Amino acid sequence: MKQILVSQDLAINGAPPAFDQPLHVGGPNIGSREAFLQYIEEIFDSRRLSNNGPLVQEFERRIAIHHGVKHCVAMCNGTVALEIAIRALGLQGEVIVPSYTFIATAHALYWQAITPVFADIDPATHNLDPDAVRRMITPRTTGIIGVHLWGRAAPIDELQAIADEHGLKLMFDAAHAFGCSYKGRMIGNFGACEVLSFHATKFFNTFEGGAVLTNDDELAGAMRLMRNFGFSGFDNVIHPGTNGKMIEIVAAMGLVNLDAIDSVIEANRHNYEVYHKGLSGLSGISLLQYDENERNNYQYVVMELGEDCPVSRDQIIQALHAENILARRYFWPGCHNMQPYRELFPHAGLSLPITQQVADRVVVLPTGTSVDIERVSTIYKILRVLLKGQ
Ligand code: T4K
Repeated sequence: MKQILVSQDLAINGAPPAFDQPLHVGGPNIGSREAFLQYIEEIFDSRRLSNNGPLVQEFERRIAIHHGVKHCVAMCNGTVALEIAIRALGLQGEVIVPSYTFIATAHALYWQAITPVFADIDPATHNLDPDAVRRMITPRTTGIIGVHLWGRAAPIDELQAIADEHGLKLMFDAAHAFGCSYKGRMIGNFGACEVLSFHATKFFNTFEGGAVLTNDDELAGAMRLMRNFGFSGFDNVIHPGTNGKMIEIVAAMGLVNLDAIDSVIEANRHNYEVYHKGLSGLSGISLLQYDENERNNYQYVVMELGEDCPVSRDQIIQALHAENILARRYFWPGCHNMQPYRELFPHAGLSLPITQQVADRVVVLPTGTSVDIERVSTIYKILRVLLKGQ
């Protein structure tokens, strides 16, 4: 690994890149290969590939136990899980969501002819600001989707109070919050339901996958029907539906990765602490903190630039990419600045000043089991030299 002491050591100044291979935000965390291959043998032997097979059922049982929730309804990905949850809840008209999220949160509504109404966020948490949510309520509003961004819980109690006061449905996009808690209670237990993503880049992955967690028996039953074309037994369709099923090989990956989550948390937490220590004392930047009183998965190392940062966000991204460190600008430029929302709501930015500010200032750094402490140390040394301009 190259020495990084002065600015001449940086790739943007002509030095060779720090890494031969790209370092990603979201490199997959993968459990035991042997155990996975063993499952594949079982799947082939049994010839049960899909349609609520034994591995999917076992997976759902274990995910529900892990989150202390009554039902886990496994799906083919987080986006379809969102869509099915939205439909099962009967949302329509307008639904309030943050703009500062992955585009799937908004698309899951728009795809079903529901208008996503973007509310601003709290600059300290990057999650929905309850006062901003109140301002966006109209007679057409039927619900609120909170997002637990970076795995840190949205202001659940405040959002529930608003929902109760106005007769709105509340659900959560918990794509980042696998295994996290709010006031000591596991995510999965709040609102009408909460949606997980098991995409390859997530803390916990099943290649692709997702699930809805809920304590509501009726809602769970409706979603189970909807993910399988509405079938109840052979030849008997009793509900409108789609194909949102998880398949056996995907559940196998989930079972294997479930056994590895403690080591993934440990690796993430260690990386986060090394980044924290390594970047401490630098003016102009701060690292997003996790509340140590809660359960966290530490999946995102989020650096935010202050007004006094001597280097622009895009210069930092450019310098890191030159070193083969593929840091990301999640979730720039905000959903409201992407199509079709940019055209539909050209003035949305006026009510989203904090979203615009935060989206322009965030850099997400590589972590996970594919990034070890030595690599993290190289990354923070590069950032120190870059920000101090030595
Ligand atoms: N709600 C929220 C709040 C979400 O964040 C997401 C997904 C969803 C809903 C929807 O859930 P899913 O339908 O996806 O289950 C990535 C993911 O594609 C997306 O799932 C995720 N959020 C989002 C935060 O990140 P991109 O556009 O950054 O993906 P991509 O392909 O650039 O991947 C990031 C990096 O990870 C790559 O540079 C390389 C590395 N990578 C990626 C994959 C897929 C690997 O090393 N191996 C891989 O297999 O969106």
